[in-house]
This record gives sequence, structure tokens and C-alpha cells, in this order.
Amino acid sequence: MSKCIGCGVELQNDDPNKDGYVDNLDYVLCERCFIIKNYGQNKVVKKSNIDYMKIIDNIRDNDVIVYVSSLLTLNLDYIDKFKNVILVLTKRDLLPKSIKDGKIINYIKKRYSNVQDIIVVSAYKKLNLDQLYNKLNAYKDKDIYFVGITNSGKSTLINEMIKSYNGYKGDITMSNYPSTTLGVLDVNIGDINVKDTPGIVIENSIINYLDNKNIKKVNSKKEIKPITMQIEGRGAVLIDELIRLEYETENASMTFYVSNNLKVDGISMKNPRLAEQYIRKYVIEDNQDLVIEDIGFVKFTKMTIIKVCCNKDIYMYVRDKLV
Ligand SMILES: Nc1nc2c(ncn2[C@@H]2O[C@H](COP(=O)(O)OP(=O)(O)OP(=O)(O)O)[C@@H](O)[C@H]2O)c(=O)[nH]1
Ligand SMILES: [Mg+2]
Repeated sequence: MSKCIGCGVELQNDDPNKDGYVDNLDYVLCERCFIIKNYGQNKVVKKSNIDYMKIIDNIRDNDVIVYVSSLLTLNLDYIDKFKNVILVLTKRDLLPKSIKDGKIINYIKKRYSNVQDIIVVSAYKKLNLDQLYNKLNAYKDKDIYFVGITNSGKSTLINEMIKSYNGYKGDITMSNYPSTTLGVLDVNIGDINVKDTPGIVIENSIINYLDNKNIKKVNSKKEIKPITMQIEGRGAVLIDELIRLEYETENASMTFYVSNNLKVDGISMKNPRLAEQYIRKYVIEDNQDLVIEDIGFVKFTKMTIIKVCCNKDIYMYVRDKLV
């Protein structure tokens, strides 16, 4: 059975509604990759996270793990599945330059003992790709797996490295949508061999509920301009009609690190937008962030009680402050 050169799925021409469909088995790109590449549209995939987790579970202890995480939300929920990882923090271009990489590196080193190395990169800016390539060169004779949450930027990073060091002649598919890569793609980059894998899906991330227009908005292509709000009385903030944050403490101070395409607006508590939706309540300390998966994070500099409302029960959590 041959595989799609874009997403690694096994090609089939039995069922147009299943992944990997092609009209003609001589084609090398599945119909879905063809649509993404040529029309920028997505065809929703039918596989479940269970299939992706099986791939991850098959990785052996002596394989090399490159765990790719986007700096936008820095989701490391699954990193403990691996004994030893090279952690690649990508999309560095999104965070303001004033934030020091060293601070982020120390933050992670303190918290994750299975992280053997940390490399901060940006595929967009070709930042530190040499450092990553040189690091991986030491493992030429091993299987090197690129793993991580869907949309973290694995395929884009591999593609950029192929451009810089030559290699794979296929045409890896990258997109704004979750679950772009569907199978394991064996790819050579210069002298090394890596495996691109399907990203782990966070089932209740907001990205799974957004339409194409909003998916484009949340996937920022530009450096984020943080928005700070110093608030005296009680009130609410709307993140682009997607999320409502109500603060129940007088004198809140919060800084939003989200795509510049998302409007962040203060509104009166009386404004009912999104108020009666799924609600979560948090007490956030003065040194903590609220992370909203695939959207970004909010930094708090005073203890604040907040209610977060959205029209779905979306994935978010509180962490020690990153910056
Ligand atoms: N700003 C920024 N965006 C990036 C960067 N790398 C990737 N992206 C964007 O992130 C989104 C996801 O990229 P992919 O490379 O398809 O992500 P993936 O991890 O392979 O996703 P799956 O195949 O679903 O697991 C796309 O919209 C990319 O354009 C980067 O360095 N900077
Ligand atoms: Mg991919």
C-alpha cells in the first residue's frame, strides 16, 4: 500500500468518505491534501486520537524524540510519555523579542526532568535551524520522531529544514487546521532521517469548533503585540466574540498574548455577550497565567477571580507565569 506524500496516510480508492481517498491509485497525493494545497480548504478527517496515540505508543525507548511545542501556548501535556526528549519550542516569531529565551528555557528545565535539550526555533524566520540540524546529526543512525500536539508546527519545521539542507522530494502538507498529518512520513533531511507524525489532538480545544475564518485568525503569522488592561472596577473582556472573561476582583491587571487578528475589548458586566454559556471559574494568583489552548495566554499581575465563558466547554488551564 502506498502512502500520500503530503500527509503519510495510506492511499485507497474504495471510499471517498474515508481518509486517503484517491480517484486513481497512481496518484501520490490524497484528495484531502490536494484540496488543502490547491484550494486552502479542509476536508474533515475521520480518524480519532486513538489512532494517533497508537503511533506514539509504538515508539521505542532507543528512538530519538523531538517533541515540538508551539510557544503560543507551550502545551507539554504529553511530554511525560517519553523518557528522554529533545524539546523544540517553535513559532518563536510570535512572542515579543523582549522576552528572553533563557527565561523560557530555565522555566522548562525546572519543571521537566526528561528534557535533555531545549532548542528555540522559528520555521518562519529560519531561526536556529542549524542548531537543531547539528544536534540531530549526532543521531544519523537512529529513528528520529517529530511528535507533539496537532498544529504545533512539526511539518512546517521539517519542510523548512528540507529547504535548507535538501532531501525529501515529496510535498509535505502543512495547514492551519488540526490533524493535517495523518500517518508517519519518512523524510530525509540532508544526512538524517526523521519521521513526521500526526499531532496529538486536544479534543476540547477551541480550534475544533471554529470555522475556517476564525481558524485563520487564531493562527497568527505575526509577532504578537501584547495587550495590557489595568482595570479598576468589575467588568468583562471579550476575545473576539469567542471568549468572555469576567473579573470579579476590583483592580485587575491582565496582559493578553493572543493573535493580533483577535480583537480584545473591555465591556460592561451588563453586556450579555457570551455570558450565559459554559462557565469556568478560577482564582488566579499574581504570578500565574491562564492558558487557552490554541488561542494564547493571559498573564495576571494581581490575584484575580475570573469567570471564563465560551459557547463550548473548551480546554484551558492555569500555570506558573511564563514571562
Ligand atoms: N508564526 C508561526 N507559525 C507557524 C510556524 N510553523 C508553523 N506555523 C503555523 O502553524 C500551523 C500548523 O503547522 P503544521 O506544520 O501543519 O503543524 P503540525 O504540527 O504538522 O500539525 P499536524 O500535522 O496536525 O500535527 C500552520 O498554520 C503553520 O503555518 C512558525 O515558525 N511561526
Ligand atoms: Mg503535520
